[in-house]
Amino acid sequence: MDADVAVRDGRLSIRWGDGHRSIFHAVWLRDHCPCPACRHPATGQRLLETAGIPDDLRLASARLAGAVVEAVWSDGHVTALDPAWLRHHCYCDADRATHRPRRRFWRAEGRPGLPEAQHRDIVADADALREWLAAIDVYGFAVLRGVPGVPGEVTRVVELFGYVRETNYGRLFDVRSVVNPNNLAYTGLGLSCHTDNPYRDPTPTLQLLHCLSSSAEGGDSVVVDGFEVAERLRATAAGKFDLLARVPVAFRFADETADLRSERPVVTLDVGGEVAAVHLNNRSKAPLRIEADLVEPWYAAYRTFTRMLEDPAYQLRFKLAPGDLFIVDNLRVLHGRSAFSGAGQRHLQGCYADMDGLRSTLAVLERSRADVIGHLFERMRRYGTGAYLGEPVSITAHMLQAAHVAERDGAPPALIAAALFHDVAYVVHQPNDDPALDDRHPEVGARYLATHFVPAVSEPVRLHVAAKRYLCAVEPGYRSALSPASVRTLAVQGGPHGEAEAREFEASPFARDAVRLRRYDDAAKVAGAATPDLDHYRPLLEGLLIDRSAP
Ligand code: NM2
Ligand code: OGA
Ligand code: ZN
Ligand code: ZN
Repeated sequence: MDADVAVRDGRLSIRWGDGHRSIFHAVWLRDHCPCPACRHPATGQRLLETAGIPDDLRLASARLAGAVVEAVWSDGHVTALDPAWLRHHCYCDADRATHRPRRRFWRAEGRPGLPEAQHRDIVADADALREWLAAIDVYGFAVLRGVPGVPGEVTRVVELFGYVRETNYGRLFDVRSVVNPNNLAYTGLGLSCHTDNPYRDPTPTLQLLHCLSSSAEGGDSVVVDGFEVAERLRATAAGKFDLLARVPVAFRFADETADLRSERPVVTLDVGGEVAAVHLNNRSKAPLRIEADLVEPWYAAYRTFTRMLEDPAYQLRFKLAPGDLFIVDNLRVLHGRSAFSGAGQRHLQGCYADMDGLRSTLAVLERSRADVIGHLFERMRRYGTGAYLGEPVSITAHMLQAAHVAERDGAPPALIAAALFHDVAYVVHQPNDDPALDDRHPEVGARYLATHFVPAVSEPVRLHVAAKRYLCAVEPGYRSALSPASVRTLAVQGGPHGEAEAREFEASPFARDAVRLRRYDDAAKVAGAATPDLDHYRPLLEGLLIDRSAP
């Protein structure tokens, strides 16, 4: 790595080869000295007591010495640091802003599918497990299908990535209608959207429910992204949002053998003011003990928020069949069910677990496969070379052409990346001759991309078929210029947009990018056209990854 290293105003100043400047404070740098006296070589843990750093310690000199940045201290200690490590940990405003968490908020609109995986895949294939766990991290929710209908299987799913949290309900609990219930969950009543166990501290951060039988009438499941709805409340009724974030609510669960109580606001904010948790379980609210003047305003806020949570615009609704399981981030995604009754049976098994174990397993799986881009390229080379949907080019040649057209058009990097990956569903989803992909490939591809890349890459991909339907509706002559294969798939994709669909499409923030992507897509079906190789795009793609690297 080429860099200019100097001491300025007592700090380490580095001008990198790309022009970026990093400044590291002396105390910060000394605290991160990796020498064997400061860090235990085998565990990598810090031996240096930060409190023991002398107040008057100064950086005497610094220079680039071979492959390391060498800093010499006023007490004679020497610190050698890897320049790549320093570059990665630069804490300037711009770099801090790009350390984005990867969660994506969602609502029912525009989400035709659920993030889901097959049980047999996640037990056999680390990539499949990683993708399923990443979806839970991103969306706070995922489905698993084909789970063996054996009692206790739900706890074995947890053991694939973490630890079961045993509670007063047991390590495993049966959710069905019983004669003497201690909880409304164990009746046939509907349950409004809630998070589980807010009366417990700490709250379990994951809940899983596995369906063993579902022949009863009703009992549909719903899930809602509480963070999306909370943000919507903040945007439309800031005062109400503040009340829900400030007023502690008492929650309680009591039966013969348990008496659990905890107090917390409905919305918990982190130090940056971002929503960090939602705790809401109407049936377990204990009497509010708050300032008299706040009672009515708080109830008004609570009712607005809970009505929003029941709005179908936000709710994903589905019916669990035997062998289906869903998992929710219990601090973020609320779940509920409709009432059930009648002759049939409804039996779910559930358990709790925690997000720390899930994120840790995910990070380890990602560490061993840090090269997402290499992995995708390999799949494009392996699976993308056959003929594709009756076009005269292979999928991979088609995507390379689209990226090349985008590049020549001066498209921004994210849009070039979107072009390069717009049909990626056909290389990540196997088998790729599944006819359902004609219609679903934008969603499948976008969901995959969203776990690794910024939204400016995944969202135009999500909309690129919608853009075709849009252009067919609004641009005279567009349809007649489409390839025969593209005209054929138009029908399964829903035909040209109607008036309302077109307006809705235009309102989406990535509509313009999606239209540009669509034109690159249409122009990328030339047999034998010369393009750069995949590796040409690697540097550009690296700049668009969501930063997930360990500290
Ligand atoms: N069960 C299903 O948090 C709750 O009280 C919801 C929990 C009884 C373990 C129900
Ligand atoms: C629960 C619950 C939902 C259902 O047990 O916590 O919310 O579908 N059950 O029965
Ligand atoms: Zn040291
Ligand atoms: Zn529940």
